[in-house]
Amino acid sequence: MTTQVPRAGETPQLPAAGSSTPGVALAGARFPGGPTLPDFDPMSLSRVVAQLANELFAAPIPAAGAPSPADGSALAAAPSGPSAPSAPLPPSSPASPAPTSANVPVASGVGDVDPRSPFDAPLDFSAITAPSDPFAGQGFDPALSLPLSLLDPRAPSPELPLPAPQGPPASPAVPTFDAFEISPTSDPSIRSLGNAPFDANVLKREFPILNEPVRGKRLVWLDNAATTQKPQTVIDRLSHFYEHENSNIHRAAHTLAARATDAYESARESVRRFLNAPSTREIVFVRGTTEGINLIAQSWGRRNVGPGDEIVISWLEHHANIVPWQMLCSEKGARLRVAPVDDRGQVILEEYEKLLGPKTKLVSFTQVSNALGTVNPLAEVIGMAKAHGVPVLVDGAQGAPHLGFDAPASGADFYAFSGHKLYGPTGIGVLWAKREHLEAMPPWQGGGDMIRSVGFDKTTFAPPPAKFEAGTPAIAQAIGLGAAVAWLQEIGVGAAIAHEREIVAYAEAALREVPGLRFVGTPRERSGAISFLLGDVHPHDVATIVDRHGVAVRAGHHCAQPVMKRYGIAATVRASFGVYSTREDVDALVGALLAAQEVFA
Ligand code: C6P
Repeated sequence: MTTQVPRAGETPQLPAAGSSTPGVALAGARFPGGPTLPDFDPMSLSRVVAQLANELFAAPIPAAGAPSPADGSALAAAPSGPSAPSAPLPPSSPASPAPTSANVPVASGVGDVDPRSPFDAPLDFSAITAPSDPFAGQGFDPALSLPLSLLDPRAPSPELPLPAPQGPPASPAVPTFDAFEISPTSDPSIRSLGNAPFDANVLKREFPILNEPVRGKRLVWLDNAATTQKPQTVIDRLSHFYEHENSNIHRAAHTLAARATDAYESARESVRRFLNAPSTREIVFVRGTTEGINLIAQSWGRRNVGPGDEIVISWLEHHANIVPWQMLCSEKGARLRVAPVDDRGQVILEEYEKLLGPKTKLVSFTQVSNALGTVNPLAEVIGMAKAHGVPVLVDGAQGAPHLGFDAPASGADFYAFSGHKLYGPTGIGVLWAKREHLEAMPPWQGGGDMIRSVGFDKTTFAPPPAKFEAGTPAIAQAIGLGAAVAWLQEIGVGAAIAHEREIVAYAEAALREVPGLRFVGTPRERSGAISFLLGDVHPHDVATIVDRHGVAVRAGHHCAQPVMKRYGIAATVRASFGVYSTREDVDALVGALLAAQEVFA
């Protein structure tokens, strides 16, 4: 019997990629430290398990009362089902060597057993591949998705009628606002799905929850900065995972482990593409933006920040980009410096530049303010930091969904965003970091899957990104996020940006006409969110009344208490937008605000 138990760090002997089910081959490639039986190599074991599965799947189901074939002919005669294409290995994965006579003995046909070993039979895996897997390699075909009328843009809504693309506003009592200006865009990345023009009313129908009646009205979701709703394709992707792929990843040789691992790593590749990052090794899955920033503070920060050093942030930051640095500074005796903002809610760049100096160890800025909607001038912010040789972290929680991010072109070192704000599931986010940082950084959590070898005297760590993904990750959520970013790219990030810019400009013009409404923050460049006060009515009361009209907005400090303090207030009402936001949604908000005013008059 051949014994080919790979030692830690060794590449197992594999059949050539594509010569068998992607599952089994890739699973073996990914678990050099995985469980083995003493005398069998893991690939032989996985082959025999797959062989058994083949036999089970390929055997025709006998008709009631029919004699069962006792001669094994069912296996040889079974038609092969369609093979799902193999999800590509991430570029960094070890290449699979072609089979050689040393590791794959040749037998005469399907079902033949080599007398030397019961584990060496050549296999036909086609019958155990999920039939017509609509998600293989993330290439989701909408034609294969659920036959819900919701997904058919031409189908009428079964419950609440959605506005026709060019139809009248939802509330005829509320004026519409055509007298607004938006700056034309020449973004070359603008493209539309299947050459159809971008139409948020059509897009809305891909989001089942947007058909949800709330207080007898069609839901108007204007709390996208808190979280976005999920398109059917993401919901389907999660269901598909739990129905066909659910397994832990990177750990086992069985088929589902391989499917789940392939799907998880494909999601990493989708995110890499979304950020234009050079390698999937630079993409670390985390729980969200908060965890991504904490990871940098605890790993990079603890190693690189010392007594007397300085970290520079701005007054616009979310608590997630303040508190981790405060914790680090108090532990290390370092100092947090804060760049001020002007009355419009924009960072004062000259003041920011003055904060940079030899003590500065890191600059950490948000791409877009969640509280005010300010778009930070990142090119200038990063350029100034780089002139001082200072690395930059960008909080992309609000930027990624509305503006996208080209990681290498930005000049930044670290970027964090949350999946749930980008039409993906909760509990998953991304930390992108330049490879040289990730390689130099120590792990911040220890456990399974992040190690190369463990002994009581010494543990060595896996290379990034595994080094930073200790324990069982949020597998389904990561796969759902992969589907979300692929979906957004299919729509066209540029088209989404242009649409949201138009809606935000329309909303600004519309809200300006509401008597007694005062904007909090009037930045030159705004994305995603508008904060305001309505007379002296408490923002929570405004949000409560507006909710009675089916309109969801957030009221509060938006986890950005310092910037609220900057304006001498405790809270605002915030309307925030997404790809499916329409002028009718804005009109519904305006109508609800007018109604709120009557209540409090
Ligand atoms: N802002 C909002 O309603 P998490 O919670 O990790 O997904 O994201 C944190 C975070 C970090 N930075 C910015 C700029 C953010 O907007 C957020 C989340 C939500 O505005 C919840 S407070």
